[in-house]
Amino acid sequence: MSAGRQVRHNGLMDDPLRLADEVVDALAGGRPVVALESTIIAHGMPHPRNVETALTLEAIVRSGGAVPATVALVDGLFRVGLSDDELERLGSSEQVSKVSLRDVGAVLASVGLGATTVAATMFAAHRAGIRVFATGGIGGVHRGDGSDASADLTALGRFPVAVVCAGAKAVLDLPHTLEALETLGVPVLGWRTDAFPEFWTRGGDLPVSARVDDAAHAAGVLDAHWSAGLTTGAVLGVPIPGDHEADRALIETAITDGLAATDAAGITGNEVTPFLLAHIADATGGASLDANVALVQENTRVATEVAVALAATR
Ligand code: PSU
Ligand code: MN
Repeated sequence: MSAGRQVRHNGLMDDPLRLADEVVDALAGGRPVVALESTIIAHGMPHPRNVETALTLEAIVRSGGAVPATVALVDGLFRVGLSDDELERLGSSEQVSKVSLRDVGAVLASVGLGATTVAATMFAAHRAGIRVFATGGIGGVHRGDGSDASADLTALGRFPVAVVCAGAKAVLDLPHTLEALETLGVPVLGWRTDAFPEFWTRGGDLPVSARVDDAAHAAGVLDAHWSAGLTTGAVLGVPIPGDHEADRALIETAITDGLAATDAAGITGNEVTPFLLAHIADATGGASLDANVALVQENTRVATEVAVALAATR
């Protein structure tokens, strides 16, 4: 990887996108790569569980025969593929910005550390030429305030990347989130399920737009979607492994209390999701954190299989 950014003669900076060497090699050889996000590391889980999880996810991708590419903003560069030391830095530093699409320029210019959300990670993956991305859950339309809608939806409508996730958290307004995805033309695929997964639970109330039963099937649908010329992303919803599924009533109570606490503390905007997550982790005595780790590992396994299958179709 080449070192820092150069100032060009016209005063503009060079493209800050930097791919790790092994990511460049894999893409050039048509081998599978799986993108991973960093907000889940910096803002979604406590230290040191976050760094352990990030390293485990990379190991899962490798053992499945693909190359991991964790995305973050580091020292003024938009990085695709991080070292273990950089993962540790992201997971342990106090000052890590949460970077969605609108924040990219400001955080790059500040030369600070930035953890990318689903939206900003999709953008980087698309620019790098990576088709598959694994995470915990996507952002969406918040309950109560329908005008608080995640830029993850915008990115899904714009960048042709498959986001493998446990659906979206029940902290959101899931029916409106699915309506927004439909309006944006984003397929919502269910991994061996007809129901949209609801993160801590397997779901059951809301339908996906199509079911896929294995990685070759998923890759076939994605390849057909993009080969037809559609330019949108896709959601591949993977239900949480059954032995980690949370009790629905318990989660619902924690969410209701969490939303009230969010209001009471005057938390708004992009701080809502991390605040709610921390509250729910506390309220469930850490069970929600264990579930979160388990599901993101499962999503990463599935994403790797799909990336391998997709690379085989090319
Ligand atoms: N869902 C999780 N954990 C997370 C997030 C979502 O289970 O950490 C993060 C993701 O990075 C997602 C972001 O992209 O929250 C959405 O935030 P917002 O609603 O502010 O766009
Ligand atoms: Mn928001």
